[in-house]
Amino acid sequence: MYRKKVLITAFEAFAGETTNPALEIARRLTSTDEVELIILRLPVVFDLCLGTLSRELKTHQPDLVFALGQAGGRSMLSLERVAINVNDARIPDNEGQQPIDTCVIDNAPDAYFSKLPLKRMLKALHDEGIPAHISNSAGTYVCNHLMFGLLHLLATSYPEMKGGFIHVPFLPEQAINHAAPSMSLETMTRGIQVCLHAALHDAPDLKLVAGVTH
Ligand code: PCA
Repeated sequence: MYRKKVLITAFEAFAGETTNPALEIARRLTSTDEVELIILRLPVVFDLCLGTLSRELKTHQPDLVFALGQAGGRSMLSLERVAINVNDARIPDNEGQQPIDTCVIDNAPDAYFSKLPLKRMLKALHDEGIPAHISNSAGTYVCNHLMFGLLHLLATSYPEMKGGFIHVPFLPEQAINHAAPSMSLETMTRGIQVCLHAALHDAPDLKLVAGVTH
């Protein structure tokens, strides 16, 4: 049987945090008989993260790419629908760069849509009782930058590959310092496993009303 290859990318800690829930989740995911997982830790650095991703895509040629990042303040898993061709950094990245109103990639389209079956994933999460929504903005920081770069690579070089981005809330130990919502590592990890299973399904996406979207 063909064992599908999945690349999971997860960002390192940033903005003074000592951990990134995305990385903690990725560390807990394991390959199975059906799926070979490749885990890639990415720097929270404009351009550098895209160069690393591009190299790894070429090396591994995965069937599916799940990019994960932290969205502190959000209360649910956020299945990102769209990435825009804008860098507008509220804070410097981990190398001190702070681009304001620049393009992620010059002469590329204004936006790309996720190539993941978002509604199928959302339904699977809700069926498992895991809070999740479809998000219509991945922001304008490094996560949007990575999602845009990923989708540009898929559109221009890897038409068969599926991929997209999921934002996750703070862990409880982080939320204490921010008076913000959080989700347990166990629930988030299960959520990403549920999403993976749904995304590996070959049928077209479901047509459903998303319910909560922002
Ligand atoms: N979240 C940030 C960048 C890295 C991460 O995990 C973002 O949402 O842009």
